[in-house]
Amino acid sequence: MGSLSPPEDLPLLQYPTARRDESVVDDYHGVKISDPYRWLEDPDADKVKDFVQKQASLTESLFRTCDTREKLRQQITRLFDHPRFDAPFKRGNKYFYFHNTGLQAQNVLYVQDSLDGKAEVLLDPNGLSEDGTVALSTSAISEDAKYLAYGLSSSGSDWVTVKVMRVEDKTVEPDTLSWVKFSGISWSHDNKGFFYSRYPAPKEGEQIDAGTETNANLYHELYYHFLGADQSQDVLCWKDPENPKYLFAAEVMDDGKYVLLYIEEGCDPVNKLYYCDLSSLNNGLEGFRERNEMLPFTKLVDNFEASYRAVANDDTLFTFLTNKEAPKYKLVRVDLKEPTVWTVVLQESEKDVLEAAYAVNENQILVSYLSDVKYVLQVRDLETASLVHHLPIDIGSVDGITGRRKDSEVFIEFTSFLTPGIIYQCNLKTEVPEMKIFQEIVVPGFDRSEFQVNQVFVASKDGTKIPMFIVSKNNILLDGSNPCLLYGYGGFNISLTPSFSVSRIVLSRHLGAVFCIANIRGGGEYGEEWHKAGSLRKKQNCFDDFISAAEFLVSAGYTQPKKLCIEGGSNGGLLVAACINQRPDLCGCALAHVGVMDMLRFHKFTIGHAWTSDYGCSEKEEEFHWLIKYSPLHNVRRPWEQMHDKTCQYPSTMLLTADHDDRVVPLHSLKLLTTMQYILCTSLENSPQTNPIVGRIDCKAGHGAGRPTQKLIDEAADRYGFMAKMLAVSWID
Ligand code: X97
Repeated sequence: MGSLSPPEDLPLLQYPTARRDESVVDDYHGVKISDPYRWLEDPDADKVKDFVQKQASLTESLFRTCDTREKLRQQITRLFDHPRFDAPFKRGNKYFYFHNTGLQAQNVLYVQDSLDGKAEVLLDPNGLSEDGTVALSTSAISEDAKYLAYGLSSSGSDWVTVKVMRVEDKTVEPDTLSWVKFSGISWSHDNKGFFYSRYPAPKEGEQIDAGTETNANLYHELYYHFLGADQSQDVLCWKDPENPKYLFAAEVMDDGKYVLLYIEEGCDPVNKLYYCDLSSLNNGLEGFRERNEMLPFTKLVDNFEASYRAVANDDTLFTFLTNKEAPKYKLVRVDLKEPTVWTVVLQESEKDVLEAAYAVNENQILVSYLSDVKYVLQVRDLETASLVHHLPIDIGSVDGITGRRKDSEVFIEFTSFLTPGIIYQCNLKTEVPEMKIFQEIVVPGFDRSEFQVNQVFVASKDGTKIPMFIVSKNNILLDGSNPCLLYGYGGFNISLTPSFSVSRIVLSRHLGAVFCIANIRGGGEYGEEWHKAGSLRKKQNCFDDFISAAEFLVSAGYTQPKKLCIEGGSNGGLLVAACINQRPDLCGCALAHVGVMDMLRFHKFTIGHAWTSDYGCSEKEEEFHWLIKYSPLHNVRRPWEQMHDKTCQYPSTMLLTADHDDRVVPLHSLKLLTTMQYILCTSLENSPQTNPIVGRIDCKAGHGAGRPTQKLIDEAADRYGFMAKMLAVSWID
């Protein structure tokens, strides 16, 4: 393969100098590993802030030379400017839904008395900050629909502050719950309060800009908050000081009688499961206000062998979705009175993953399967799981389903590559339920008939077939001339299913780009086996799959290496960075967002310890040897010295991160950026590495959730403007 050189008119970048501290050397099981940029791990240090500032202005100067950037911004803004709706949900006698008029920074929560009645704004997060950086991260309406408990996050951080509003007159109550993280909100059916989870408050004196700190999140606790009370009065329902990494979540069942406690030790789909009968408590939860006691939970599952998610219960008879001895998931039933007897209700399918099950219409369940990465929807009988109806949907994703056992009507959110969104209304009381279009999201100026979607199955290095979606303009020529964007994730049992993206439509139409999603191993596309086949000692399979997908796109004539851009975020940022280390000749451009880049130290920061379920941990000798082989930070090499081609260099690379990313802390990207710039560029004169290696470090932004629309648009314009310039692609009007 030939070398990939940057556009002729690109100025050679002057990277900021960064001090290398050669004295920082760790000993991992007898192997010495230096970490010269350890100093970049302190986000509060002035030298770090100064360095970040220099990188940001260098990147901004490069962006200014990207001639398609402003046009991208304009077109993406134009296409974003359309009304969007989420599925309505019913609580009490009212309906609630989220809506965005188009360019509003955050979605607004509406309430109405009937589906065709007048809707009123209940909560508009846009009024909570000037720049839209305060986002609603979770919310829950009480059973009587009198109260809304809602969580706010600032600047993209995972930290949440929970507040309470009266639905009737929209007044905000004084209740304020701090240091909430990785929490749901679940109301008790007496409407007196709700369960939530939190971490201990930072010690006094540790005044922090929440979300910029990097210390480990340990000692999660489950609380019950009484409406009107001060947070200090909340009942501590569960904690486990012996297991500081555990996470807890409570779920009050539809009957209001049972509350389930889910105990997680990380990100694997496995959990312990305890329950408590609230009706059996002397004096209810109130009784615990004075006592210094946790709730008396009974252990139903007390090991981490499998995942259990409640689907429904009829008194003591519980139905769960589980992967116990069923990597593609099944439904099982247990009577709490006979906790050792578990029966299978719906068997594991041979090829499709049972992705979710929702109890609706009294005694029915809506089940969704993933079948070769496409959703299949069915109505089944809750008791026997026998098939009642098949609900026809197009190739695409079911984003959400609202409706409960007391509702005969459900709302189904559907999206796909060429479908911005359809909300179906389905009345399950009718003989043959009709998928009635309740609302369709229309993007003015977008005509789906201009595009085509194709799914191919690519053989990876070991022969495993990897599904890949390819979206392009109709009738493109397979002559290798098209710019192409390949996206992947490959981890944590997370599946990449078809969804609509304004910015990718703009890329396709105005840059002639082909857009692809590779459903590589590590994800949940084919169940837990697919996940395990791309984790721990088998993590390399993810990179092999992604590389094979890229090579397919070249050999099939979709593109050529210098027109190919690879992109991924978070675990997918790691994917992109590992792939350019292993195959710098693979592509012309790489975009790695909020990636995990230091595989030897990730477990030390914020919630990183939860990822050892996919990655392992450098503190264990065997696992250290898995990690050091692909850790992006530790595998940057000069390709011109490694490969037989003296001119081979890294693709133009952009590492993206943000100052309030407390999921994957920015130090990962900062250390890798500096290492790449040093090894490839600044440590030698006239380096063959002329493709830029830059960082985009956003401010008042985090891992991605809750990002205001303007930030989404600006970032898309920056990264695809960079991509277009680096791949030498010009604008098509
Ligand atoms: C996380 O890091 C989430 C961290 C907190 N967390 C768990 N378990 C979750 C949770 O450790 O929120 C969970 C939720 C969804 C999916 C997986 C785990 C949990 C907590 C309480 C009750 C139930 C579940 N995640 C990964 C991430 O952000 C992937 C998805 C969630 N990463 C960033 C992985 C590497 C880079």
